[in-house]
Amino acid sequence: MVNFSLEGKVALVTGASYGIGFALATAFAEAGAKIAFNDIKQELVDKGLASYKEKGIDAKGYVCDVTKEDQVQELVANIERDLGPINILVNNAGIIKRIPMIEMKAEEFRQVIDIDLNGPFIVSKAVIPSMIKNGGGKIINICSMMSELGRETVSAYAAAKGGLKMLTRNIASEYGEYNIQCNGIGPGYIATPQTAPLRERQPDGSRHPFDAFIVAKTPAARWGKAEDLQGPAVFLASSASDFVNGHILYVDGGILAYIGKQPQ
Ligand code: NAP
Ligand code: GCO
Repeated sequence: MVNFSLEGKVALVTGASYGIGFALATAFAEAGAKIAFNDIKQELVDKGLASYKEKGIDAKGYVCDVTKEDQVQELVANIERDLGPINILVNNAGIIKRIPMIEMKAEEFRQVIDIDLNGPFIVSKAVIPSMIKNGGGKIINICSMMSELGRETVSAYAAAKGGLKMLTRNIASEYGEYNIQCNGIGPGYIATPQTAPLRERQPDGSRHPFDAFIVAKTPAARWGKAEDLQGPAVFLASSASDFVNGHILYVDGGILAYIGKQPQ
């Protein structure tokens, strides 16, 4: 029988106090996994813990910046102590800066690369040895439409998410023989705090032009919800996907398949 159960597994989802990470961790818990998450501030960890509790989930939350190797090593050691070795890692923590490239400071570019690309490298590096020791594991990197497409103002983010796609393929290539599957999820445009500025109402009450643009670009004719990513994530975290490796699963309502609306 196909097995989507995560019973007995320990999952770390980074940056999962709210947004996409929270939705994925919730789905993992419903499939039977024990949940650990981190965020950079204690108040966000506390907010996350309250949200998990509200859903009846006994998650463990930790303060940890994914760009700091010493903090990440400590995080992984604490999770092993509290819950056991990590079987499933989701590299979800991420930021975006929307600044035209020629106005962007090198420091701002570096910060996006640091969190969105170096972060997944650092956290993956910290969990892979115990995955090897324990006979395997699952790593899911949260990629983006910008792993494939560019647009104005998101040069650093696109560079990071394009890089994350290739880090995904490289982890699959390098550690596949140890029964480690590393895949990506490429969400389309999902309604979360990260994309709120693109959906804000205009002063005259009309829709943000970007909001209408995305709905027109998406065959599903709507923004995604974080919940739309839950099924694909459970699949990639479960033994149902044991021969799927180095793949990016785009969950985008069809954006990447579509050339766009023909002119009226
Ligand atoms: P979000 O609402 O902004 O949540 C991102 C989370 O990551 C926040 O909890 C944030 O904490 C945390 N974080 C940021 N920097 C961190 C660091 N250095 N260490 C640890 N945690 C950190 O974003 P989201 O929309 O849920 O996105 C989650 C992931 O999906 C990101 O990688 C994003 O790029 C990707 N994604 C989003 C969309 C979308 O349309 N929303 C589409 C494709 C991909 P703070 O609140 O403290 O910053
Ligand atoms: C943007 C958006 C996107 C999405 C997402 C798309 O400004 O274009 O924030 O980058 O967040 O990553 O998949």
